[in-house]
Formats: sequence, C-alpha cells, structure tokens
Amino acid sequence: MNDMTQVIAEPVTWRVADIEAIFALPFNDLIFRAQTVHRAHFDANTVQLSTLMSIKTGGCSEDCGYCPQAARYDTGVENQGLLDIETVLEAARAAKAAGATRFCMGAAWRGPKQRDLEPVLDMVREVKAMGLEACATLGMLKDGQAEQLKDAGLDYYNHNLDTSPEFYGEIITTRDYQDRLDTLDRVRGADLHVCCGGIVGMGESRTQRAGLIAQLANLTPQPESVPINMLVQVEGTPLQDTEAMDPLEFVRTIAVARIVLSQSYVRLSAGRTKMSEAIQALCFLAGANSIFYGEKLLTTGNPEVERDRALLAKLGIVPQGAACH
Ligand code: SAM
Ligand code: DTB
Ligand code: SF4
Repeated sequence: MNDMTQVIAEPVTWRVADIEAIFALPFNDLIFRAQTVHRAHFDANTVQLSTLMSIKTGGCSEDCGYCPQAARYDTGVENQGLLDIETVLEAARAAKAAGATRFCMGAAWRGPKQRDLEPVLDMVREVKAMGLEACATLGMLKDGQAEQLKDAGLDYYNHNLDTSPEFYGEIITTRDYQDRLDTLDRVRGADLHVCCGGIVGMGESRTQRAGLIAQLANLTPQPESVPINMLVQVEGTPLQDTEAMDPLEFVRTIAVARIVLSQSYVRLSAGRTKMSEAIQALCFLAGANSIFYGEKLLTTGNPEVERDRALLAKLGIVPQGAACH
C-alpha cells in the first residue's frame, strides 16, 4: 500500500475533494491507475459503438448555452419536426450494417408530450426488432413516460447532468439541476439503463469538473453509460468563444471518470473531430470504451466511419459484437 492507494481507496460517497486528488495525480500514475481499473472490469481492447440520429431537430424552448438547437440562438440549424418512422428505421438499418450495436434517437424537446412520445415508442419497438439496442434522449420525462419507453423495449435513456451543480446556473436557466435528477430517478425507477454524463470545456474549473464526476459517481446505482463530451463550439451559441480546453486535461477527465465509475461504459463523445488520433488513443488508454459512430452526432459532425475503422484497427481495438458482422 502506498500513498496513492490511500488517496483513491473507494469511499462510500465520493467527495469532490477525493476526485480532485485523483485529478492531481502525476499523469503516468493516473493513466496506470485508470488502465488497472479498466482491465479489472472490461476487455481493454473492445469498444462499444452507438450511432446517433436527431429525430426532431432545432426550435427547442430551452436556453442550454452550448446547444445549437435552442430556438433563441441563431446557429443556422434548420428546424425539422419529428421524422417519419421509415426514415428513422432506414438510418438504424444502415447503422447496424456499419457495425453499430446501439441506435440512439435524440429530440430537441424540453420533454416529450404524450402525443410526441407515441410515435417514438413505435420507433423504439422497430429498432429493437432489428436486433439493435435502443436508446433515446428526449429531455425531461414526466411520471409514467419512462415506463412506456421501457414497455416499448427501450434499453437506455440518455439524460445528462452536463456540469457540476455550482457551474450549472451559468449554462442553463430554464430548468434546474434537481429537474435533471428527478428525470434520472424516473428512468431508473422504470428499470431502464441510465446513460448520464456531461460536457467539459465550457469554461468550468477543474474543481467543477470533479464536481460533475462526483455527482455521477454518487448516483446509486452508478449510470451504466457515461458520455463525456468535449464542448463543440457552435457559432451563435453563448459558448461559441469559450477558451479551448487543454486536450491532456480532457484525457485526465476520462481517466478520472474511469477510476470512479469503474463498471460504467465511459463514452468518448462529442468533440472527436477536433481531436488528433493521438489524443483519442490516450482517451482509450485512459479507459474510454465506447464512442459515437457515424458521420453526424445530432447536428454537428463526427469522424467518418472509415476513419474510425482505420483508427480502431491501428490500435487493435475491436468493436463489440464485431464477430456478428
Ligand atoms: N433535448 C434533450 C435534452 O437536452 O436532454 C436531448 C438532446 S440534447 C442535444 C443531448 C445532450 O447533448 C445534452 O445534454 C448535451 O450534453 C449534449 N450537447 C448538446 N450540444 C452540445 C455541444 N455543442 N457540445 C457538446 N455536447 C453537446
Ligand atoms: C451525449 O452526451 N452526447 C450526444 C448524445 N448524448 C445525445 C449529443 C452530442 C451533441 C453535440 C452537438 C450536436 O451535434 O448537436
Ligand atoms: Fe433543447 Fe436539449 Fe439543446 Fe437544451 S440540450 S437546448 S434541452 S435540445
């Protein structure tokens, strides 16, 4: 036992200070620790691939300062009502053919109304029937909606905490942190898998990054999937000119998430088009074991499928479920 073991011994409740201490480890110690935790729980050379699709785009009533889909910011995103089911299923079939195992449907809603939810339930049923896992991110859920999604066969619901409680008010004012925690409770209460993470590079401090990770780590049970997004700076949003984050600090964030969320899939999410292959490789070394796969996220770009295939091949990382394709 050395001092480092002492610092990262798993407490019942993670304090922000515990997490800051992990952040502050020498880089090599941090990565070694993250790899050790990763290898205790996962095959270190496997990655899970999810493909995203925006099923309802833009015109959103919320004021999330990072988001190109908020109606109040002039970002050039074209509004698109809920897509018809066949368009969505065609994209899901293509995602499966390209090797994704999960299809995630995103909607620019504050939350779905019942009349919005019903067609989405049909999409979930059909995506499942294709043999894909189904995920949705539709905003805040009201009582009973998570159960309807579960009954339709949904596997995962994505709802992010986005940042620490202390920084949150600088980014979003139209709903509060507790609203997000309440939706996460509803998702968990319906026995859905929870996909919950956040965004870094929004001008938050390291303490605030640790604050986000503490919130995620203290969810009980911890989320099965934790997307860590690097802010995509979109012109027209309040965060368009935020100072870019040091990529090595991003790698540290992934490593810390891996250590404290030891059994969660940590997803290297938005922001990959701006990352070199070397930084992405470091993120995998730090314990990231899932990515968004396909040339588009919701409204912004993601690396081309061929580029991702080449990168994974170069690293000897095999997509989960690849043997079936
Ligand atoms: N409207 C729903 C909601 O907000 O819950 C679902 C879709 S919303 C676009 C899903 C997530 O995308 C957000 O919670 C945020 O974490 C992420 N996101 C949105 N814009 C982003 C950006 N510019 N950079 C990085 N992540 C972003
Ligand atoms: C998540 O954490 N990141 C994804 C997914 N969950 C829905 C969305 C990223 C969106 C990036 C900006 C865009 O493409 O509009
Ligand atoms: Fe709307 Fe979701 Fe964008 Fe916020 S993140 S503005 S809720 S689409």
